[in-house]
Amino acid sequence: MIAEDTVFSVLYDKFMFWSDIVGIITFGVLFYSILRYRAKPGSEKFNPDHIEVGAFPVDRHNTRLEIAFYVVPTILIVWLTVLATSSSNTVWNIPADEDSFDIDIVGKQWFWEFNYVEELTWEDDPRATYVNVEWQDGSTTLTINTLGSSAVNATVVQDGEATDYAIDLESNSTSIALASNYFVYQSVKVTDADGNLLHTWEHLPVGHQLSTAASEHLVVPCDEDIVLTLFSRPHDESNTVYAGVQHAFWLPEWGAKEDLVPGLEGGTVMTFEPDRVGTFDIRCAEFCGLSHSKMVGYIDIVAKDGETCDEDVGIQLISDSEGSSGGEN
Ligand SMILES: [Cu+2]
Repeated sequence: MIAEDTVFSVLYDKFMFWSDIVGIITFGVLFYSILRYRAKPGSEKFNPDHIEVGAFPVDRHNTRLEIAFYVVPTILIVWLTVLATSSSNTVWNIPADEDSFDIDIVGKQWFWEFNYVEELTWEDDPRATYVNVEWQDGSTTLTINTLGSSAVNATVVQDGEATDYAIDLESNSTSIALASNYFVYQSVKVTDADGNLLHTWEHLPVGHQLSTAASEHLVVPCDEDIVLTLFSRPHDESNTVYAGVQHAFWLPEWGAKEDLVPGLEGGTVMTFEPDRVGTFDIRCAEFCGLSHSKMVGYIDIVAKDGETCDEDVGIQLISDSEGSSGGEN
């Protein structure tokens, strides 16, 4: 199920609404005319052995009606075109907003690489997991509050080094003397006695790379304009002859899609704004070779550390004033 408050769902509803109106009128007139103007038994044209194809009633020519045949559909098509065009702003209008979250995406045969040009620190919602991790940049103490949860262990990864720490079950607050460094990758994963993951805190530094080749998900924050700059590169970049192939980065959930063009130094850009946490699909929408169908991945929408995804950013479309239901206009 795609996000119901994206412009594309609204657009779908609007198109369905007008299609229904046109369909009801067109088929209504069609069936009415078939029944009303057919050659009935008893009329002089009624001859079951010889059915004659009808003709446009030239003798009953009606100029105003014929002009309406052209004008009404033209107005309808122009109106639908304006509606559809406005939605492309959502994908291709790069927000001037300084608060946008930028990330570079590289398509290769046949996987995606995600390069962080901005750092991201995020954490699962403590109201849902009953675990809260405090580890600000430069802080010398990592604090894990676990009141109400069944947490027993925390695995801390810092710059590739993983260390396990036991959760203090007496105080439900575990303090670990460990300096935080936001220049390197850091994560805290809290698990219960059975090893089930209860809570994740993660810091992705500038320059960090994730790849679907390693089964990693793209991770981006909610409630921000996500600006993706997309590049297509060959697997072997030392080969100057082969520039790679075209891919298309597609996020079905938000109806957003953009091509990756080999040789295009500045890349291509698309934007979207997720507003709820979850894991959603990434697809390649341009046939790019033998394993194109395997060029899939996942995107995790997360809340930034200390924030939530509660604020519903709703629809960003020309019809903002019409509310979020759509379809009645
Ligand atoms: Cu592909």
